[in-house]
Amino acid sequence: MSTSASNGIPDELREALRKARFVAALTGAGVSAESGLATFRDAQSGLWARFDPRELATPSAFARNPKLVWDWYAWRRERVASAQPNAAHHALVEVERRAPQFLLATQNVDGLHQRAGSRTVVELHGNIGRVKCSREGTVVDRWHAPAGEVPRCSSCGALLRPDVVWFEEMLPGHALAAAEDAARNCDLLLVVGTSAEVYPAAALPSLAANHGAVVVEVNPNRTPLSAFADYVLRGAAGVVLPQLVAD
Ligand code: BV8
Repeated sequence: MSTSASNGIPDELREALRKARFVAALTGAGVSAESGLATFRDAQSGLWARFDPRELATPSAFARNPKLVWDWYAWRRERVASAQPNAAHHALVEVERRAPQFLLATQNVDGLHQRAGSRTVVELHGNIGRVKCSREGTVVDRWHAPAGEVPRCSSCGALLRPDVVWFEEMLPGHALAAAEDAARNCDLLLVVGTSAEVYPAAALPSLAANHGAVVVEVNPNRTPLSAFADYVLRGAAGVVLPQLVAD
């Protein structure tokens, strides 16, 4: 049954969430929109307006112009550092507190779920706050970049890069396995703020539905998921999720 809820939350959904033994969540850039962080499909602002993020978030872009890609991530890292978790992040912490079992799989790289207090967070696409050697993969916690250059690994000399998953790169196996396991076993899956177009993350909602989970979409806009979600809550995550956990 697909119910839109323009005025609050359907009672049967509230009841399903209350009874759920295992609740899972899948989030995308939309959950951080009310923290002031642009989603991938929003136009990049200012200097970056002329670039398509999906062009920059690729190994070939980094190989072609490492400085441009490094600077784009440095700019995003600064915006993430000055952003705060919003009511949507905090509501998901409350969902986790109430659920006997919970797992949050995020496509976001901003770390805001962890900063809000979510504990079982699986980062499907890495974290922009981490930097790693592009050859060895080792994460480094400090780096020095001569002016105008991309910093290099102190042990092997290769360029450093953000520890995120670019398009055409495999997701971390342990993260994807944990998210797929949660999709197969959860009773209810909240899908919040994602266009549901980037795979393999976008396959998780149908995996959950095929294993009998109640699937709930929270998004102001329609997505490919809207057609088969059991509940479609058309609204901003920062408005809808607090309603979901309101007593
Ligand atoms: C892979 C980290 C195997 C980096 C990201 C051809 C060649 C190669 C690969 C492919 C190919 N065709 C398809 C693929 C697979 C590809 C893919 O799915 N492409 C898509 C474009 C079709 N996937 C991959 O490449 C993945 N790896 O498949 O490896 C492989 C290997 C080699 C060759 C083939 C396959 C890797 C995918 C991970 C890429 N990295 N992020 C970084 O951040 O810089 S993905 C990035 O874009 C985000 O993480 C997010 O997941 C995704 C989409 O971004 P957005 O659309 O902005 O965000 P989101 O989806 O969350 O949408 C925003 C939503 O929020 C909207 O719906 C909006 O309505 C809503 N919203 C707005 N405001 C609010 C709101 N919702 C609630 N409240 C609000 N206030």
